[in-house]
Amino acid sequence: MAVKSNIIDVNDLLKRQERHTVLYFNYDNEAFMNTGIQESGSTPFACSTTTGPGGEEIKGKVGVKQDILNPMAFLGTKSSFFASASLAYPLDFMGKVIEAMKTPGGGFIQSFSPCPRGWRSDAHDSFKIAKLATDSGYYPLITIRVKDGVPKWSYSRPLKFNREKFLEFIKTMGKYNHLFKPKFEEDLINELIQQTEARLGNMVALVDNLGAEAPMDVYKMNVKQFAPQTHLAPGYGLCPGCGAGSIVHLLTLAATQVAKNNILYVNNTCCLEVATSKDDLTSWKSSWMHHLFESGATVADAVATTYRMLRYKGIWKKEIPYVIHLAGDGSTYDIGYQFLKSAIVRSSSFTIQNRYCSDDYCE
Ligand SMILES: Cc1ncc(C[n+]2csc(CCOP(=O)(O)OP(=O)(O)O)c2C)c(N)n1
Ligand SMILES: [Mg+2]
Repeated sequence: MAVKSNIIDVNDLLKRQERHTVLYFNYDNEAFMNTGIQESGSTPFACSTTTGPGGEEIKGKVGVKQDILNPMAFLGTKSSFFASASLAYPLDFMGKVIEAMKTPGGGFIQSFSPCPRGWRSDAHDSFKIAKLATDSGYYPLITIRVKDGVPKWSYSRPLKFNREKFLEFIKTMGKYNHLFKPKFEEDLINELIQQTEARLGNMVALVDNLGAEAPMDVYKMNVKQFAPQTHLAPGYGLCPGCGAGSIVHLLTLAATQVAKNNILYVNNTCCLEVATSKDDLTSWKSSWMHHLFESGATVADAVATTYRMLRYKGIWKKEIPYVIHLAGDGSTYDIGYQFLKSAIVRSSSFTIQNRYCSDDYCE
């Protein structure tokens, strides 16, 4: 049966009057990198980190790479946009950011983010690694649009596991060297493949059973018509080849189209936060604040809600700002998870159900 494509014209999205409350954004480099490459809930099985180094005795992580994106769809929210994205598919990435910011409620987007330093890969291979991650079936690109508690799954690249591409993918990164040398660790590689196929299989089942009528998303846009991004200056201290660098440029370019300069970023502690705020210098041209693992998502939600309340009371007379929360996988999966989960639920229900936060008062 031919799959139906859902062609989404980005110009139509930009014309929408509706707006989000907060977009929670996670760049996922699969470990706590800023503090020395420690294992996180996103670190995959058998992957080497400094807390589970791959060698003779220890063979990397004992455990699983968690899937936190799909479960969010079952939180029962009134209106939400959830998606995974990749810098290897930039139009899809930017389309998702723009749609999230034009969907009422809270959005959560997670992007695969190569880390040459922590993964022991070549800096110039980051794009290739990101593309292999998606094309092998390891990092599927999916979207879940929730309306009145009902989630609908879709995807933007085929959901198929490709063993050859997967082996090429893991061979490009030193963090898996111990699976190939001194001997080929067949059992461990098979376990890693089994876990990857199981995660992917769950998503295929969700699309098959709870999928949108046209489950293949294609964003249509003319990037040449985009205004230049005005949120982040080019100078910062990220490592060469860092995925977060490409990601933050795609994110801010897409966000500029929606918000112009009426935006506020809240950044949890992580490489991106440290690298864009050295001493008393900042790379951010827009409003930006650093917050803790535990408090970033809560603060982002609180700021967005406060502006809406002040607008309703007539105290804030201008347009309310768009809010984006930025976080690494450590503060998303582990230390900040409880707070992120609650903030998403509030942004996607309280703000929609509370008439004092209504979009009617926003313009
Ligand atoms: C509660 C708490 N524990 C530990 C730290 C120390 N810390 C700062 S950044 C960081 C690593 C963050 O990892 P991640 O969120 O994945 O971002 P990345 O550094 O990988 O970009 C840690 C552990 C902290 N800031 N707060
Ligand atoms: Mg990380």
